[in-house]
Parts: sequence; C-alpha cells; structure tokens
Amino acid sequence: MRNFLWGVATSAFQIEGNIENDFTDWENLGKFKNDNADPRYENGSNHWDLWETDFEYLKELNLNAYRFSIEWARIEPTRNEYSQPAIDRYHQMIDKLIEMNIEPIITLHHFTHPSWFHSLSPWTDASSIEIFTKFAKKMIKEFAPKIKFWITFNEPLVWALAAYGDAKFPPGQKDLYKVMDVTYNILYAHIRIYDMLKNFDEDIKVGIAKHFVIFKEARSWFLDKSLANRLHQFFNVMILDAFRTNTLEIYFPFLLDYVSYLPLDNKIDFWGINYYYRLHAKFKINYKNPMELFAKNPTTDMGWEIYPNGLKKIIKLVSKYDKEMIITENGIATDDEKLRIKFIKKHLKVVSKQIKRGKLLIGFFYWSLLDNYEWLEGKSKRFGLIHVDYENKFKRTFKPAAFIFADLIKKFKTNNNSKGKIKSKAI
Ligand code: GCO
Repeated sequence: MRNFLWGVATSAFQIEGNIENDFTDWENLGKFKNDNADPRYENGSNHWDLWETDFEYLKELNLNAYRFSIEWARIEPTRNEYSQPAIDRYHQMIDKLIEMNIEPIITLHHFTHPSWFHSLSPWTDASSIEIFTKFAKKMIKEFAPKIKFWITFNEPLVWALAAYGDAKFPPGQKDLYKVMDVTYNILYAHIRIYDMLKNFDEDIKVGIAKHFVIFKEARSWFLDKSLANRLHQFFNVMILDAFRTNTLEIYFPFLLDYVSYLPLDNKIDFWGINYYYRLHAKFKINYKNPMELFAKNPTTDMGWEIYPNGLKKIIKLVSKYDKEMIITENGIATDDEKLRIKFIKKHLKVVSKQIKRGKLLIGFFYWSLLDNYEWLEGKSKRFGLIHVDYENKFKRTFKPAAFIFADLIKKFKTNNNSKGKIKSKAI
C-alpha cells in the first residue's frame, strides 16, 4: 500500500517572484479592483531565490509530498520560445524533491498566463486548447519521466468566474456564457493532456484540483433551498458530472442555460479537493441581483466561515464518483496562531476519520507552506505555516502551527502506519 501523501501546496506565481505575466501586467495597468487590500505582487515570497532552503522546511514538517505549479509565463515568455534556464531550474527543484523522498505533485495551470496569451487566443476561443496543449506536451516531455502525479488545472471554474464572471482577474470580462465556454475549452484541454500523459506512462495519475464550497439555505424557505441547490449543482457538481455524462450542462434560472457535449469519458484518476468554507444563500426578489451570499462566524481573515464538517460532506460527495481523492488545498488566512492550530486540528480529525472509512482518500495538502501573494488580497492575508517578513529580505520564521502540524503528521505516521485515525491523544 502506498503511503498516505502528507504535504503542503503552493503555486508558482504566488511564491516565486521575478515573473512577468498577465497578473503583473494587470497590476501595472492598475486594474485590480479591491477596496480592502493593496494587491501588490512585489516579488512574491522570493521563492525563486530561496527554493533550496524552502525545500528543507518540507523535511522539518515531516512531509512526504509537495504540490507546486510551473509558471507558463516563465517557460514560454514569448510565444513558441522556451526558456531553457527556467526549465532547468524546475528540473533542479524536482530532482531535489525526489532526492529528499518527497513526492512531487505538479500543477500545469494555476490561474496565470504569459502576457501574450489573452490577446492571441483567450480561453473563450477553441484555439487556446491547442496552445496550452502544446505547452503541456513540452512539460510532459521534460518532467513526466520524473513525476507521477499531475494536476492539469487548478480550480478551472473559479478562474473562469474571476476572469469572465466578475471581471476581477485578467482579461476582466463579465459574461456567464463565456464562463461556460472557457470551462468547456479548459476541460477539453484536460482531455488532451490526460491522453498525452497516459500515452507516456499508464501509471501516471492525472487529476484536477477542484474548488468546493458548502452552500446552505439562509432560511428554511423553498426558494433559499433551491438557490443553495442550484449553486451546489453549478459550483460543485457540474464538472464532476460532466466526466460521467460527457455533457457539460447547467440550468440556473434567469442566469444560465447551457448544454454542450464534451467527450470527457471519465478521463481522470483522482479528484483534487480544495476546500475552505461554507456560504449561506438567500434568495432575493431582485431580477438583477437575485441572491445574497454570506458567511457566519467564526470566520478567517478572508471572511470565510470555518466549517470543518463541510470537508466531510465534500469527501462524501466526491467519493460517489469512485475516483481517488487528494485534498489538494485546505488552510486558513489568519494572524492568530491559536485559530490556525484549531483549524488544522479540526480538519485533520475529519481527514483521519475519512482515511479510516475508505481507500479513496490518498492525500492531504495544507495551503500553504509560506505566506504568499493571495491574488486580490495581495500579501495582506497570511495562509503560511512559515511567516515571511516582506520588509526584511523575505526572512522565514516557523509559526507555532507549523510545529503542531508536523507533530500531528509524525504521530499519525507512527501510530497508524499510514492508515487509521489520528489518536485523540495526538490532538
Ligand atoms: C485558489 C488557489 C490558491 C489560493 C488559495 C487561498 O483557490 O484560489 O488554488 O491559489 O491562494 O485557495 O485562497
């Protein structure tokens, strides 16, 4: 039996620094719309320079896996011109992980694009499939001999909604039908990449990291219930179902009515679960804005409701699709270490029970190793187990929760020999 994967997750742009892509362009154009924070990138967490010491922390945390992404803009900064030094650096990183006995899990697309991408062939256009697949092919040739776990896309629907639903991410448009076209094309690219990876090596495992949210009716009124239901269908279930039915399909009264054949043929080996919070849904009699979504206490610095039981519900939902599952992201933005510790313990308790229950759950990744650039929130929100002092040469310091997390994993491994539950003594 393979060991349970205990890891942390990162994404290239959020930590690396020294990158020019669609996000830095967007920032330079002053287009980020957020009143609450100053989303300045300013070299991320400077991981590009500090990666070797950052990787040492993985061992100190008792981890046996690491989820990261490669930055397309760094590898193909100009269309069809690949940067060998960038590719070499990723090789070095992967080699180092392997040498450390840490299972690398690679993500090919985590929200960002080269500067040339959106104007040449945005995801709304079917030609984007070819362009991204070409990049993926090159990455497979380079890294597939070394890496067993591949995530093609991180949160495709979240990205599509941010870029084409509420216009907060580049290219900043508002059209729900475009959100569907984008989702369609991204999933189409997934099929192509899945086939390429499997042709290269049948044993490679390919997944998507999908975001899940618990939607609860605000009042026990049938319209709140049906709203919560629709949101669940759209946000959580639509893509899962498409893999089974070969149809990407959603009906959302007044907002969306979309059906399209998509030959996914169940081409996925594991579902990545990114789970953070619950939302309450209230129907409003207002044609332009028919819903209100809100969180209840306790919340994190992101304003997200802490609801560990939701993780159990999501695992239950996804397990019905009968694929392996990895919790590819779960974590908290806070400056209160007591709260972070409580958050981690409660979620790991759910995880340990679920591991006991079945064989499908094969890994857990805390988001994130380091404090990093949290998209619209900039660096104001701190998810890291390791504190980054942005004012002082990106100096790293372990936070109290890091020690607790490391300890829980260690106890889990020794007490349970990679299966069974975390003994309550350990928590
Ligand atoms: C996402 C990403 C991460 C985030 C994390 C916290 O879900 O947006 O995968 O990049 O930083 O989820 O919001």
